[in-house]
Amino acid sequence: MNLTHIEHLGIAVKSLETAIPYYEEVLGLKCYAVEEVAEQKVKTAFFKIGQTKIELLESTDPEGPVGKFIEKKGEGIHHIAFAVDGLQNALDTVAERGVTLIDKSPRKGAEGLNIGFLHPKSTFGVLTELCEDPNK
Ligand code: CMX
Repeated sequence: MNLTHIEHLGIAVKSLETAIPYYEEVLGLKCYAVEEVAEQKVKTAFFKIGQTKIELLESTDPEGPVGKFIEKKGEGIHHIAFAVDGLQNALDTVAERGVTLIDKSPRKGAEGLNIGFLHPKSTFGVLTELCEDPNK
């Protein structure tokens, strides 16, 4: 399996509107995109730092994955996403090694990436996303 870098860190926030100024005005990063991912019941805001992005996640539905996460754990780091060459192959490989997949095959995520999630109960408590840029 070929992980190339940390593609992004997903951070759950109650409100993009109140969190974005911290990243822009305090940390000096620039929000370059805001995108709703209806299927995931989230609104996202993206920042870039080196090769890695920060993805802020605001829930659009209390029953969605981020809504439930905030209700249970509060705001904070929600997931880590690794860029990989060959996503389907990577999902098959981790499954063969005993990791529980949330997605058995790739689906579309924010920014047009193909993504697949691994269940945090089999990745030592860290919700893990593998993603691949189909245009690369
Ligand atoms: N990180 C670590 N643990 C998490 C977690 C997270 N982000 N979300 C849930 N869990 C834990 C719960 O605390 C719970 O642990 P306990 O059993 O010890 O209490 C366990 O996982 C199961 O949680 P649950 O509440 O029973 O199950 P959920 O219905 O909340 O589902 C999960 C959890 C991970 C399967 C679901 O959130 C999921 O499918 N996530 C993938 C999709 C996603 O997160 N989308 C949002 C981001 C989209 C984007 O980046 O664009």
